[in-house]
Amino acid sequence: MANVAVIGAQWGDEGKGKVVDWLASRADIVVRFQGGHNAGHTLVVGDQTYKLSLLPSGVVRGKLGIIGNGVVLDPDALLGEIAKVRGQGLDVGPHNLRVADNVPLILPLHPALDRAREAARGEDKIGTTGRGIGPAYEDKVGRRAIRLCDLAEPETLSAKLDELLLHHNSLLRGLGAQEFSKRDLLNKLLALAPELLPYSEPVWERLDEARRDGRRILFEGAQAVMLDVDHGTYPYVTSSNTVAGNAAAGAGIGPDAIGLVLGIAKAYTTRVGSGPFPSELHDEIGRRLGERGREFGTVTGRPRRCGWFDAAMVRQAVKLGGVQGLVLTKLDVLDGLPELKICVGYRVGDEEMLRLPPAMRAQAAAEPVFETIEGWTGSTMGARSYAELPAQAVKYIRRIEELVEAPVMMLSTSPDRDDTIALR
Ligand code: 2SA
Ligand code: MG
Repeated sequence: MANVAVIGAQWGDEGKGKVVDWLASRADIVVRFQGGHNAGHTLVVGDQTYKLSLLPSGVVRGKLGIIGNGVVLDPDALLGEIAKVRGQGLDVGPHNLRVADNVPLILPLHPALDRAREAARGEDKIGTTGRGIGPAYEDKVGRRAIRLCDLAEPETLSAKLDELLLHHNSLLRGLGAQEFSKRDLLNKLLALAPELLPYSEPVWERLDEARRDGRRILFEGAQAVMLDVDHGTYPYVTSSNTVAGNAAAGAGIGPDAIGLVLGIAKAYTTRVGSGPFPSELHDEIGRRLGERGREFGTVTGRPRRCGWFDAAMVRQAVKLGGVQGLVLTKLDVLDGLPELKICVGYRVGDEEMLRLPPAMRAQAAAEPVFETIEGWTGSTMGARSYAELPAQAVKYIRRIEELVEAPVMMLSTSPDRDDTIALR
């Protein structure tokens, strides 16, 4: 089997964690290449539920986990999560978790700035997870970031902190937020160094070696294409590239290492945070989807907005993200609905279009163009073969394939890893 990259094809929470877990049994290494502890991946293994944010999902299966340079790493979040899963009986340590030595760190000033900015935006807030993701990526691109390897050089660290605080304290002051002291930060980082450095290495070398040895690498995306900083519904996006193209850059390997790109999509649509959502439902059906699908943020507990499947958006995500096959999840949430709608395009003013327009006002004004399709009465929950699906559910899947211009390669029919149908 080729090396697979798994990415979200909507606005996140499509069930990537479960799919990665399913694929992890066929892989040797699982790599996170972007995002940070804003991600929330729920894995159900037997009677245990693991909620992972930063750890690559493969750790649950005893695979080697790698946190690539494309991630932004909060040291407290990492150590906290390791302690949490150890408490659940998992063995996680430097022997099976490696972190890129050049990964930029999230420091306490990043969530402080994230939250102060969101508060200042008021009604216009992005609806971030408040984890400091955006400010940490800004520092990386601004060439100010403190990276994991800096913890081994106290003098470098001290000089970099001066530069970082010059920038951040003036911003925090401007927003009326608490400033940070260099001494506190320096002491904190120096205290963390012996705990973190054992995980640090040039992971690109390990990946290169693994590749030459024919070991299989699974690239685990977080968030989703429509939250991509370039291609998503900007500015209502996260601050990293979530498309499969970034799996290579964010891990430190060539793009030819990725043999197959799977896009994960829910059989309907959800979004957490602000921003355009043309097929959103504000009615009883929307509430039912949220309840049946248990649509609450894994990290923040925020209720997710729910709506019909948006085929125009997923089609766009397929093209932009490099998706070769879809994995459709949570079909069972639609069980029993007499009638389903699929968004097949948008109307903006008098114009009909197949893709979301790029500008903010036009995006906000985009009205969905729906197609109606009959629902099914039987249950798809826990189905393990195509033959177990109601005929109308198969029709729904086929219509989605046509509209998004990609095959549905897998179907996930419950949170349980074994309730997965490989279609191709
Ligand atoms: P941020 O914090 O800067 O990345 O937020 C920017 C936007 O990206 C969205 N975002 C997410 N959307 C869905 N799921 C995410 N992870 C958690 C989960 C979210 C949670 O799996 O449930 O628990 O609330 C995630 N992470 C970032 C975010 O909502 C903003 O729209
Ligand atoms: Mg999630």
